[in-house]
Amino acid sequence: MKHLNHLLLIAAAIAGLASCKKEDDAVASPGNPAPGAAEMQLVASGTVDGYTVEIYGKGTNLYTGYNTVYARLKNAAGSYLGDAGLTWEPVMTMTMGGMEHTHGCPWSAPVAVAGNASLYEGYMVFIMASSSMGHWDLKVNFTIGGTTHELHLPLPVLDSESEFHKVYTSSMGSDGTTYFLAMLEPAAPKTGVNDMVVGLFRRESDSAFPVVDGYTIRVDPRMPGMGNHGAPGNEDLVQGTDGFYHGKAGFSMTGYWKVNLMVENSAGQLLCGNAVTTEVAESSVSFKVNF
Ligand SMILES: [Cu+2]
Repeated sequence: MKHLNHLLLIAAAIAGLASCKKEDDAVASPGNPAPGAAEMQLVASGTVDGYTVEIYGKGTNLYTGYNTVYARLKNAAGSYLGDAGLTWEPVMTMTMGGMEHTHGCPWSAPVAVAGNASLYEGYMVFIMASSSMGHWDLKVNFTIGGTTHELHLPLPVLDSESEFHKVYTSSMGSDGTTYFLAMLEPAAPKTGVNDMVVGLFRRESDSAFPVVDGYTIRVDPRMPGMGNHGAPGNEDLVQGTDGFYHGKAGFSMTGYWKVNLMVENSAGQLLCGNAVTTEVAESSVSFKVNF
């Protein structure tokens, strides 16, 4: 019942109740040059016990779907600290009918970036946008001198989906499990064969959304505006050593493509989505690109 409720909440959120918040502060700290620093933007910060935690995204906003996220920890003197056992956990608090409900999303633990011990990097796959019905907070813990500090940072999350753009989707599998698919690549689709990278996760509980191992994601991009034609070069996605699913998507021309997907388990059993045929124009599970 709780689970059903949650699906209803997800559906309602997808209906488009995204709120908007913008942060334009760039991360330009001369004392702490970071790889890719130019594209890092502050999305949240807060102070506890004299320590400031800064959270950065790869742009001015966080969105539903896959986000690379960075964190830095600063002491009262303004020095950035490494080795502080920093952990994070995104949590959404939703209120409906006066009842409060919390849930998480898929995310990875923050790890120190090579060559910069005071910059932590990980990812978060937000499964709902912030709205009047719910908000995301990032629970951050770190330990200094044997004392653990905790703070909760509000994280505004915008809806990434629009009419011709969709990089995140979820689906109830025929095995009764809810699956979450987030597209990392192609981030900038081009004509020809594109590398495709997708994160595949499942809902184990309200607070556990582990990576799904050993499945296959079948990919069939089509152009709905041009007789639903496809293109050569597609390769089904299989899991790489990084945990993400890797394959190829063929886009033979510019324009709008629906990237139809099917999720199969390691036994080859179809769990989510359906084949595209002359009678069935699309899969129930898909991404959308337009370029
Ligand atoms: Cu939610």
